[in-house]
Amino acid sequence: MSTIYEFVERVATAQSEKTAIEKITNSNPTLTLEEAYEIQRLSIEKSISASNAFIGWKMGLTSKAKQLQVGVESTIYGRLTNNMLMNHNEITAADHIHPRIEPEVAFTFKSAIAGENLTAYEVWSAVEYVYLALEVIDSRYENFAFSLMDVIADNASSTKFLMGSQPYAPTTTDWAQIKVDVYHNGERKYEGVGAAILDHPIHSVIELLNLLSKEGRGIQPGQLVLAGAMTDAVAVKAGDTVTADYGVLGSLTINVK
Ligand code: OOG
Ligand code: MG
Repeated sequence: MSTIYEFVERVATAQSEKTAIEKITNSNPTLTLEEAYEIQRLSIEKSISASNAFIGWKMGLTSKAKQLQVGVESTIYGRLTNNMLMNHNEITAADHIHPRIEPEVAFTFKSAIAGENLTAYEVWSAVEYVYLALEVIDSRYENFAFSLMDVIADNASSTKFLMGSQPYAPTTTDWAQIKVDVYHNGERKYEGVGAAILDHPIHSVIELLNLLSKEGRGIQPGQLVLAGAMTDAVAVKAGDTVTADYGVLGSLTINVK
């Protein structure tokens, strides 16, 4: 049976070299939730350097569409670092294994917040801005197939994300009512609403804090949180374009070369 540290090596190498690996639960089917998050923490810590700081958290599988797409029915969290944040709207297919793109919103935080079963009001009081976002996910597992413990260990398939340039005040709109149309090479592929994320995107942060508080963690000022995709993710290849159109709030595009 492999140790946690062997899995950390395996996952971290797959992430940095962009190579697909066998599911880690194949060699350890009894891996626990705590062990899976520990593999996530230690493998991401290996990537932290002077130029790659920890910048926040992402929630995953917060919508039914996403849970059905990957066959895992629990919400999970992952860790975001500087080098995942895109500073232009292009990715290179060859730098990925089997990338997918999905529409999200992101929250930034002006004050620290932690605790279990907080109210939406308590969470909003710590939020600075809301941004439109596109996430690029790229599971390190063969065929993009995994169980709950595998995907947690692989940092919830995180690879890159793009944030809109416009910061929105929390009171700009009812974030449960926002609509998004996702276009793949100009063709409308999916549509979603803010309420697809646990009835309201702010609930994703409440759920993140529930998960983090079990480990004595929370959100720090200056950190950001991706709330999870509102629709299925679009599988992309070189030459593709994905646009998420959020109506009056704006749109985001990623080109794949
Ligand atoms: C897991 C990550 C899910 C989301 O927004 O639901 C996620 C996956 O689909 O590979 O990022
Ligand atoms: Mg996502």
